[in-house]
Amino acid sequence: MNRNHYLQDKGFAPQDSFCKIGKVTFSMLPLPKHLFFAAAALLLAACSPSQPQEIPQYFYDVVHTYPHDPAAFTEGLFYLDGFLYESTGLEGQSSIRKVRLETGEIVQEHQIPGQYFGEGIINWKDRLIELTYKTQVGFVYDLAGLGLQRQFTYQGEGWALTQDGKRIIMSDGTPELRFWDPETLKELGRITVTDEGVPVKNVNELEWIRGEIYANIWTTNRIARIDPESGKVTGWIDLTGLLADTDRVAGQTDVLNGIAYDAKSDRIFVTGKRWPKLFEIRLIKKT
Ligand SMILES: [Ca+2]
Repeated sequence: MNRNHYLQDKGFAPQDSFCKIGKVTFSMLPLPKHLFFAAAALLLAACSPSQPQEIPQYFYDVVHTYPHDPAAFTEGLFYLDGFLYESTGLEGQSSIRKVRLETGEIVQEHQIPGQYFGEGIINWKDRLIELTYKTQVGFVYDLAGLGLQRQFTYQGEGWALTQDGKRIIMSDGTPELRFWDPETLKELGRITVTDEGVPVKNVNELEWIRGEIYANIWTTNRIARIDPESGKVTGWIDLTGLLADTDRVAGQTDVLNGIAYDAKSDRIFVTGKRWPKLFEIRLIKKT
């Protein structure tokens, strides 16, 4: 009879019962059996892998409702100095516009050649940069007049653009986001957007908001809040019900798309493809 057999015979648990919490090892000997099992239950709970923290969920309050061109198939959106800049898609219908927020009035517009499907836009200094969907051609315009300055090329599909003050951030419909040098428009690196380890597909219109990347996920009512370093989704915003059924036209009204941010006044705007309204929203964390 070795020591363990002796201890078990005397009502004690085996000597090699222990667990590790961090770098600390806890021995559970010697204990009478009834205490051993109570202690084991407690330690089992302590030794179990910690449950992953649930990703915070948000819903919304509508702060203001503004008119939006119900013919605008919104692909890109940002806010600058009192105006929205918007790009619209579809071949033959693509344009970039400068729009007065309060009225929806188009104050400047540039039509895109019919072979291109306009996608994401963003400002950089005195320029406005635009992607196209599958043609792998981008355009650089002067921000003040929306006049074309030059073209550039990139690989893959073009979905959306935003910028963090140092880099341009680009989505292509995959879970990857690309970072570009804003001057050369050359790639600096990528992150993969993941939700609890699972890559998130269809990452669409982007906005840089308070140090995070917001992205609406194509064909859903959800916006992901993304850590720009790791690509991890740090929050989900559910915009279900934002556009009322009574504001929808069958075969016309399309999905949520378009996030803009007024950093000076901390206002978030969202709209959708051929939505008649654009909303300023406030996020509310679900408890
Ligand atoms: Ca945007």
